[in-house]
Amino acid sequence: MIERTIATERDVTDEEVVFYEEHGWVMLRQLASPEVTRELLARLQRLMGTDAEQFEGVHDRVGSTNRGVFADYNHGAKADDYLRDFTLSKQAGRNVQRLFRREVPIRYWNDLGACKLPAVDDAEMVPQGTTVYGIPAAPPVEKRGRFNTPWHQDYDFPGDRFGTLTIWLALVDMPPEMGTMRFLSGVHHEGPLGRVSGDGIFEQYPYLRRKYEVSEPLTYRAGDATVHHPWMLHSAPANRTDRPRWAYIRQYFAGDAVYTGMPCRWTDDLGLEVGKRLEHAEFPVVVE
Ligand SMILES: O=C(O)CCC(=O)C(=O)O
Repeated sequence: MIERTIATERDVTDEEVVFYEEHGWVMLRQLASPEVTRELLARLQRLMGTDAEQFEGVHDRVGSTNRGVFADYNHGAKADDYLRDFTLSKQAGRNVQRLFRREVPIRYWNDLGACKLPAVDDAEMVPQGTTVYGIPAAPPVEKRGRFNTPWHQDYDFPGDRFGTLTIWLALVDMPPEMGTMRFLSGVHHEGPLGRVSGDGIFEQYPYLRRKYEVSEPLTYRAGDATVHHPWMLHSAPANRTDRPRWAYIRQYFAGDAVYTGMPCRWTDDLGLEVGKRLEHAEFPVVVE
C-alpha cells in the first residue's frame, strides 16, 4: 500500500520567532520534508508545465499572469488538493500565529507558484509601466518570467493593520546565482514606504541603505523557507543559471483585520463591507 504524504510542515522555533521580529525575515531550514517538497513541486508543474510554459495571459482568481519577474500561478490551493492541504494545514496556521505572537484566527490570503526562468540578456531591468497593482506590463513572450525582482514591500493587503506575512518555500536547491531573495534586514521597523518599487525607494529614502544591511546572498536547499514581514524590503536578482527557480509562496493574515476598501485584485469584486472583517469563503480560516 502506498502511504499518502502528510502535507504539512515542522514547528517554527522560539529562536526563529525572535530572529523574525528583529530582522523582519527569517530562514527556516527544512520547514518541509523532502517528500512534501517533491510533491508540491510535482503539483505545481502539473498546473504550470514542467518549465512553467503552460500559461499565458491573466486569469482572474486562479491561474497565471506569467509576465515579468517570474512565471506565477496564483491560488493553486483552490485548484489542487495537495496544495490546499499544505496551505490550509493547522500546523501552518499555528506557525503563523507564533510568528505574529498573537493567538488570533489565521486566514488564508494567497498562494502562488513562482518559477523564475533562466535570464535573458537585459534581465536586470524589469519592464517599465506598471498597473495600479504594481504588476509589470507584459514583456515579449520570450522574456516573460526571466527578470530580476525589484526592491518592494508587499503592499496589496486591504486591511487596517500590517496583519500579513509571506512564507517563501524553495522547491529545488538554490544557489544565490539562481536569483534567491535579498532582504534589507530590520527595515520593517520603518513601516510602509509607499507604492514604489526598484531603486526609486532609495531615491526617496536615501538613509535606508546607510541604516540597514542587505542580507548575505542566501543558499536554499529544497524544503528551506524564508518568511518575510509585509514591510520588509525584498528583491531578487535574475536567475543566472540554466535551471528554473521553483518556489511556492503562501500568504496569510490575522483574522481580526478590518477591510479598508483599498483597491486589490483579490477583493474588489467580493462585496466586502468597509469597516468589517475580511470574512469570506475566498479566505478560509486556517486555524482558530
Ligand atoms: O520570488 C521572488 O523573486 C520574489 C517574491 C516576492 O516578492 C514575495 O514573495 O513577496
